[in-house]
Amino acid sequence: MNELELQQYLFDLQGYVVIENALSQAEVADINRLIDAQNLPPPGESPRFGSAPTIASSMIMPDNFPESRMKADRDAPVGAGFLEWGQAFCDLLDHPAIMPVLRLRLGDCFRLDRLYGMLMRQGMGYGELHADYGASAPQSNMQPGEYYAFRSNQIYEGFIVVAWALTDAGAEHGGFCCIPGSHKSHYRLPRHIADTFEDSPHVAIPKLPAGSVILFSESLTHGTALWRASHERRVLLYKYCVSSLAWTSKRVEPPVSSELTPRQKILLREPGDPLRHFPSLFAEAAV
Ligand SMILES: O=C(O)CCC(=O)C(=O)O
Ligand SMILES: [Fe+2]
Repeated sequence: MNELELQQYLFDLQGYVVIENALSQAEVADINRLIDAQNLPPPGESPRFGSAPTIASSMIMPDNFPESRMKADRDAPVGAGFLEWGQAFCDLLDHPAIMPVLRLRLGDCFRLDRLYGMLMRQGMGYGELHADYGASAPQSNMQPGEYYAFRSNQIYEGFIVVAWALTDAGAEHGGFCCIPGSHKSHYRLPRHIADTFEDSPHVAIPKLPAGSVILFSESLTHGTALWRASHERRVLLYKYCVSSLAWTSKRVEPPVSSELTPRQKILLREPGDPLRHFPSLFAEAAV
């Protein structure tokens, strides 16, 4: 079986793909120990931790922006976020399980735009269904930039979230949820589904055993289903985009506690036109 062909098909079809056993149980335990060592406060209104960059100060806040999300960003540490907590977090930046899949959608030149972790306890929910691009995105009526006016509009596929499950999640446990295939929808999310997403038969909660990783398009309509499990939800989100795009004017800074590889350094570069102002992640010099 050609694994990459299958991943490409599923990603395109569903707007996400799950890779199980991307991390061994020993690797998962190691990262969980590093998180434990941070003695994080219990999750409050927002489940986010270890974010970088902090974006609240550079954000032009729409009137309806949820207060809980603003708060999460205000409280976040500056700089490298959780990349500062150990080499294991940096190793995930360009983990071999994800790079070929990211390359399928983002090409040879992409960057890490932002990252944060999520920690949830039983009974916690978070936010609404949303999509950052596409028909259901808040800014979907914006004029597209000239470069992105192509039919296979890069911006629709230009942002990919890579979320590493550090505890069993999905299905009956809750956590990440989405409407499979919604990244291709031409219509806005019906209000009825938005209002009843926790119980909607149209919303899937993919199974994510600890050590698995999910890659999903930011144009997929997605959200967070109520956390029902008695164990904590722990997930690390790394958000990548084509090199010429940026979500915010701020950047994830390189950590001071770990030495990054040449390829990891490229991932943290300033945005730039692919190949002209931003090097290939797959050239010999990068790997
Ligand atoms: O719960 C999740 O994994 C989804 C989180 C999410 O979509 C977000 O933070 O924007
Ligand atoms: Fe999201």
